[in-house]
Amino acid sequence: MPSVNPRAAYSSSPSYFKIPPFFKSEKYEIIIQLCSPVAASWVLSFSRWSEDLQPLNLPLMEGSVGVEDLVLLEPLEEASLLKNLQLRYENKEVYTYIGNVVISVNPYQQLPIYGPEFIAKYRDYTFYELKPHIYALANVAYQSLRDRDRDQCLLITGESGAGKTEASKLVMSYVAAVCGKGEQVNSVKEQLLQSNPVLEAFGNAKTIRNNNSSRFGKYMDIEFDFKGSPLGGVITNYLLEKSRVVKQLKGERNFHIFYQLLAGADAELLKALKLERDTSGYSYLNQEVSRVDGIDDASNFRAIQNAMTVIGFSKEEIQQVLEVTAMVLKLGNVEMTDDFQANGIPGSAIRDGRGVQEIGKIVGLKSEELERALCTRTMETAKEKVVTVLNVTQAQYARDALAKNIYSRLFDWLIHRINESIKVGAGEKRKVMGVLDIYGFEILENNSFEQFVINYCNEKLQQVFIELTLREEQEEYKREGIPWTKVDYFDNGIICNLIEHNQRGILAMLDEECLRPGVVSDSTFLAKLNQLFSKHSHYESKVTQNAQRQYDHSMGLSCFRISHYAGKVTYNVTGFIDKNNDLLFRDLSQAMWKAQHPLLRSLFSEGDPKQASLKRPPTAGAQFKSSVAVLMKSLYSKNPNYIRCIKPNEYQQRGRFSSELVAVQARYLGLLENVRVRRAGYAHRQVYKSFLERYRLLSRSTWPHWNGGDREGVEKVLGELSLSSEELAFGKTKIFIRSPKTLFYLEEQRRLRLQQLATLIQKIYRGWR
Ligand code: AD9
Ligand code: MG
Repeated sequence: MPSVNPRAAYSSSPSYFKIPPFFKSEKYEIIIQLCSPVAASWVLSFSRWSEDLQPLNLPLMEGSVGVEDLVLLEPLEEASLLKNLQLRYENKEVYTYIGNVVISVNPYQQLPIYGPEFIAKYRDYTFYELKPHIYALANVAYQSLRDRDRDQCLLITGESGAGKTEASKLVMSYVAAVCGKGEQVNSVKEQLLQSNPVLEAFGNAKTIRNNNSSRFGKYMDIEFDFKGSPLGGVITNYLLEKSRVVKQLKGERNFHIFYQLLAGADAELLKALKLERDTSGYSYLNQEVSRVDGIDDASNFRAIQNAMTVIGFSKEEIQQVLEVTAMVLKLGNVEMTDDFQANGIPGSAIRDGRGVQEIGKIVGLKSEELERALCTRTMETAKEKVVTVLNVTQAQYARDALAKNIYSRLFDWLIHRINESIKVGAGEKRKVMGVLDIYGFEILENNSFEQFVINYCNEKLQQVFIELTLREEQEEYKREGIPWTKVDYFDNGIICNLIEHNQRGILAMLDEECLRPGVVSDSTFLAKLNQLFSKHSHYESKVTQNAQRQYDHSMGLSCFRISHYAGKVTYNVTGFIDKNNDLLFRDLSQAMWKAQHPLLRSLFSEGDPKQASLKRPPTAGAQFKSSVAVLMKSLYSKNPNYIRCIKPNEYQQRGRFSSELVAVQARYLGLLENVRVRRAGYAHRQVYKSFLERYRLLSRSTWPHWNGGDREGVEKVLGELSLSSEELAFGKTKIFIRSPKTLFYLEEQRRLRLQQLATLIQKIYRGWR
């Protein structure tokens, strides 16, 4: 673990005093060398120090830009933490550390701190030598992977619009710029980088919180050879928000690709896909807004086609992807009408056959086949097949379910196809850097199944974070031969268990209810939870509250509440069973499988009657739980690096910092807990050599000359200052300092000493003149 350099506590404001230029001149050097070699070394050492001498910014001082590392924050409390972030943000310092964790506050403006010049700078310095930056973290991670053979992961979390995706792209572009050269390597880099625009086109959308919001979680392993050159990678996606395909909330759009296709396709392509350019004719696109300021859909469409070609998609594959996309759009326009059966039972039929006919032509499917699949349902038992007709509402539901399924399977296929292109051959020994860009903790006005699984994932990430941070601290103390004292922290294992326990967890209960024969509903599921968790300290509902004579009017009858590590969240169970079941009626998958379209057909392999099994596919909750388990396993095997993203305001505007909004996020991200854990043992540590360099002017024995070892030198300096032994620990290679106050004391002493020396030197200067 890199040590905290006190320079991290400095800002770039003007120095205390100016060294007269004469003292830096060659003439002066010669004169003083001739007069006294001892004085020469004294003054020259001083000049060298004074070069990087900048004033100390004690936290929260008027006009300062705060501390660059929150580990040094005094007092450590929420208000000072927020004030510090705000001060920095207002000074365009958007990055702040907690040890080796980077906090990034979205600037909502292009700051001049990125690009080749900055990449070149950060690659040549160690972590704390320059201002906090994502590049510094990417650099540490990459160098540790390349030189110390340690697999790395970068975990980027934060709420929607906080800057996770931009941060992940900064990491990727940094790594791409510093890793390896050559034609082959460059082509791998290009493929990895070009996967971003493709996934963003199909997986991102404008929401009220972010014009380019990722509607899926993403984890990407970038794989390197022993020299640190990229070989390829693997992308995993989590939980695409497929409901967006058919319904958008106020002020939001569908996935970018639909608008890009209509705006960017030439007339010939539109004709082939039987599409109109105007979005207003599509019921999946005309519900809310269709244009977004600052987004050029047409040019993005060309960029995506180009990106797909770079990745290795063939022309035919690109065409097929667009055909399936067009099919989804056209499905939205298929309208149903009442069609009463001979026996008077209400049924449904397609209102205007043209839409299904056109879809049939695009994907090679008989229109009657599609119509039948949309409007009827076949129930199969061991003995017979019963066909029932669907009413209009049911048929519309089937249509939307089909559109959502086609789209989400297409998205999975795209990821699979990209992985095919970027995968690394078996047998090659590789080093891995994983980058996780995943939704942060969510508390909305109405929290449903989606928030429940997202928050479960965040609960797991918090667990990894605490365990790995403590493990890392413990390992460093062990390496340095310093006794480890146990740290008290909130262990959220109890909440993870409440959700994920194999037999008695909420997800298991939900699965049990989904699979149980008989009448099941969201309320039977809730009743089960109430019974099982009535005494659980992190579970509440109206029923458990009433039993304890607590009358909380904010809790609805169909809700349960979990006390997460980041706060209490009330979930409404309505829709839990349906969303967890995530079933597509077999009539629909069988119809899709009958299409002549190779891609569409491949998305519905379960529609093949030969493959049809009565075995139920895993539920959405079970799938999510197992993918989270795989992710956790992968993260535990790597060295973690954290980027905590924060959104400064709700308006996507530069320069606005809302303390209330940031306070909530700081809580969700567990920042205070993070600082607490980080300085639970010793807040500061530094290798002897650099510590001595910095503070040796505080001791008469080590100033201006010291010929002994570094550790002895440090012992001398600290011994003369009579610091409490409780405050210090001497490790094998580093000195450890327990509290930030001691570090500030050292800094203050150093500052006074430098001022003394400066006054002295100015006196000499005046005397000489
Ligand atoms: V979501 O959960 O996917 O909705 P993200 O990924 O956290 O969200 P994103 O990275 O997309 O947020 O950032 C939102 C917007 O903030 C971007 O489109 C940029 O306009 C803006 N942003 C984010 N980071 C930076 C930055 N480092 N510099 C400039 C930024 N602008
Ligand atoms: Mg994003």
